[in-house]
Amino acid sequence: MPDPTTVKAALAAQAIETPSWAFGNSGTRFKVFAQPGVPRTPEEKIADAAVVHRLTGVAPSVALHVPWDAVEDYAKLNLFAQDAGVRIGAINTNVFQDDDYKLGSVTNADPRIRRKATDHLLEAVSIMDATGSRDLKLWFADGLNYPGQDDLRDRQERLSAALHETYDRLGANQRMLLEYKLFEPAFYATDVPDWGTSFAHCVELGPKAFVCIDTGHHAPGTNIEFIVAFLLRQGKLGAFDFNSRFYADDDLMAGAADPFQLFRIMYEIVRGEALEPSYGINFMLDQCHNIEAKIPAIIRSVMNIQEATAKALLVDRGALRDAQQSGDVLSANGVLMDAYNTDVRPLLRELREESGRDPDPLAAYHRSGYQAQIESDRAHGQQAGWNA
Ligand code: LRH
Ligand code: MN
Ligand code: MN
Repeated sequence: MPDPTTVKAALAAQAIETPSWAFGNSGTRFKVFAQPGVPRTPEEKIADAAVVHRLTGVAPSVALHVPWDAVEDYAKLNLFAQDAGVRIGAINTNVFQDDDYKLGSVTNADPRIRRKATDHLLEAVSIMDATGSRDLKLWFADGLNYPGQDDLRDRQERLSAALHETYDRLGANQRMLLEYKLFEPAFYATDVPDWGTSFAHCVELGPKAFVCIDTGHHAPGTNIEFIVAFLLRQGKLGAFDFNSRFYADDDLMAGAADPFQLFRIMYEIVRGEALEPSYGINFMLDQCHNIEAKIPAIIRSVMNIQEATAKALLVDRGALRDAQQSGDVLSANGVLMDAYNTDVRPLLRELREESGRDPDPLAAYHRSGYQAQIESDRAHGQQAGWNA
């Protein structure tokens, strides 16, 4: 059986990155339900992220999305984050909300539009220089709605050229994360639709390029833990965008729709010895809280990931291997299910108390008065930009 002290140490060292945009207003294309107290500026989003970190102890960084989080002086924003007790994490690029990108960004047939999109990616690297961020996260909405609309192979060439130019601009300690998504907003063909496409581009680019798995970006029934295992074996898993889905890219709270899937993913991470921050995987959230309170939803998501991780760490790997080696299907499955069915909440409460935190971060948030404070301080909340 895993030693409880080792399990606790691994949980204490865990790091989950929160997304700035999850703190802002969002909704579906039908309606954005504005909430009182949501951040109006990048600084206010960072302040909220710092609250999540203070209460959970495992959310030390916040990802930015540009231009949603555009500021004049990123070095100053970085100092603001440090003073608040967090750091700026991945810089997410946005080449999907400009009229010019109707037919694509870096894959567009028009060289002027490709230049504009690639320049945005290069500018994001300059922002990383100013903030000290390690990760550049790329997601492209590029794709086609109709067969014949553009040449599939030419678009891969154009994508590759933009990725190479951006990759060449990365500093020694900077990395590129290439996210894939099966469909949406394009419905017939997407230029980076799956992990294989992302992986192939990353291999071609070199050692600083890694795949980012957004858990909401697959076909129903996809075995995501297989993708995790495969990419870990290849040394090409760089990051997660965690969220839950029931249908498409729902962006609901991680661990809400399918906690068992989250456990299976985290088991492969533990099995691959890839949990420690020093391994380099950026465990990010990428969520939108449309009807639920933002900060509590993010705290809940962080706790859900902690619980899945704790269960993964509790798997008796020796017993599992023995059962696997002897072909004992039921025992092997039983070992995994025993860990999954363990109530890890007392262990996590204990861990928080040991580090001087409230054992119940959600209750602590509600007691803190922070929500009332931001509701009175922040008159007009900003749209997250995403579904605005
Ligand atoms: C695209 C995506 C990508 C974007 C984010 C807001 O669906 O997952 O990561 O940057 O949503
Ligand atoms: Mn994402
Ligand atoms: Mn998404």
